[in-house]
Amino acid sequence: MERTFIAIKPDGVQRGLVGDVIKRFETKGFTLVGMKFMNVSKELAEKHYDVHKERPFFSGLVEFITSSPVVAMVWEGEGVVASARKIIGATNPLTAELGTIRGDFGVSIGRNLIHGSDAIETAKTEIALWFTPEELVTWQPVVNPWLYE
Ligand code: IDP
Ligand code: MG
Repeated sequence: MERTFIAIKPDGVQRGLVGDVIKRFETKGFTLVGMKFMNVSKELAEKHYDVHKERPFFSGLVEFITSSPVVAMVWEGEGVVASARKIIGATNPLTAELGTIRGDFGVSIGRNLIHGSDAIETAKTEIALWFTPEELVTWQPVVNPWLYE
């Protein structure tokens, strides 16, 4: 089953939006398979955002993501990678559609609340970077027959 890496960034935690964010993935029908509340090391932040290392916002982004705790999660379900990106919304919360997490809760690109893997391969890399295999819980929600035919 497909899995994706989701992180509620420091602004989402500080603004008390952890429950609201988790609820959107839960009520959609995705399955939580890993979750931890943690401070992010500079090393982890730099690896996670390695693809952006040449961008002007890189150092600010690393500073921000390490500034206060985050909620790191892995969610599972058919098509979860692309669907989670739709639930999250466009990178800039000001232009993100209403009904998305960023569209509903944010006003600036540097404080866009949440991270979600952008492709299946990226998700695999990010899950392996943030979680050990033992930290992931494989389980069968009893509602699955009511979610999938
Ligand atoms: P994504 O999170 O929607 O995948 P990316 O383009 O991968 O967006 O950028 C990663 C993160 O870097 C964004 O979520 C945002 O926090 C930050 N970021 C991207 N572009 C800018 C910018 O122009 N200024 C400040 N921060 C930015
Ligand atoms: Mg990205």
